[in-house]
Amino acid sequence: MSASTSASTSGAASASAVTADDLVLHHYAGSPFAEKARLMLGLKGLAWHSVTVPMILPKPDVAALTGGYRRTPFLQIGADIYCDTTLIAEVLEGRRPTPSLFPAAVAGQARLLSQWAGTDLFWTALPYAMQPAGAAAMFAGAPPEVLQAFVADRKAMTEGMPQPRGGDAGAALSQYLEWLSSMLTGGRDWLLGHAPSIADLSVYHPLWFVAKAGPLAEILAPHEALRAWMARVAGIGHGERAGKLDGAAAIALAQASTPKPALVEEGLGFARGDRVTVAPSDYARDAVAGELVGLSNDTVTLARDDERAGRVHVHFPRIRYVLRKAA
Ligand SMILES: N[C@@H](CCC(=O)N[C@@H](CS)C(=O)NCC(=O)O)C(=O)O
Repeated sequence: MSASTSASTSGAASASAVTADDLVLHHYAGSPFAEKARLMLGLKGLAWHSVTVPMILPKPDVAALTGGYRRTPFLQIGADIYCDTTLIAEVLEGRRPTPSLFPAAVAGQARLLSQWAGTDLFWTALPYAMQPAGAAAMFAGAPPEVLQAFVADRKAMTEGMPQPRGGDAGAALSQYLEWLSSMLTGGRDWLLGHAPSIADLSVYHPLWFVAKAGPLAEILAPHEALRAWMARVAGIGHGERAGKLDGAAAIALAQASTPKPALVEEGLGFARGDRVTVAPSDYARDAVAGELVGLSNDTVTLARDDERAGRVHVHFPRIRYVLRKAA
């Protein structure tokens, strides 16, 4: 790794140098999963550089780094690209183990609750909040074409994916809010006890989105303990924003860096060097193609040679991702 390599942030909003070992979060302000990642950085008190990515396709600078994975956020460390907040959590935990996102006594529950929050809870909160009154509040002040383009993009992205609508989403969300509130009784400050964990950050971000949904945010009103907990989670903050980069500077950073070595474990049906694709199994199922350089039951890593970014390693979790040999 060329750890001393630095790429200038020329053209970016604030001038600072970024090195191949720095954390670079690619995100946008209104993204709930990005809010989860920002809070992870906050809990750990880490410094990071920020790249704002587009909310909708096309995303050419994102594709140069990820190979076509379009979801938000992703984390860049030099020429290593980590997709999905599940994996980003593990990377940040490795970088700074305390305070832990997975406190030992509740690690299993925290991971499972986090997974539920990122799937069922999120895909209930989102359609609930994006009903017309909520969408109007969130896109207030923007030209109508912006909302139309957003809705069309998300419709294409989630094609074929079952989602509750209207009253069904409201009913399910009401139930979930009650269940979550019941976890905060008896003087508990955090969902799983007396310390925050990944579960708090994962459950928080769909509700953070609901809280922005104008009149629809009223669904949170009866849940006083939950609202107090939301304020506690928000108080964790976002860590230290060390600077801003534009997409070109992030690509230049990857180009000037060397990806970290990875390992393909034996007995998993694949060999190092196999041509493979990886795609999310649920939505935004764009496949990333590359050469297999890392594989375990936790993660899969593809090497790609990109015209602009050079050789990059793109890492994904194994859960909810489909790994296939390329045709
Ligand atoms: N499982 C992914 C989900 C990420 C996700 O769905 N993010 C939303 C934004 S909150 C997204 O990618 N929307 C489409 C986009 O940004 O292009 C994770 O944990 O990172």
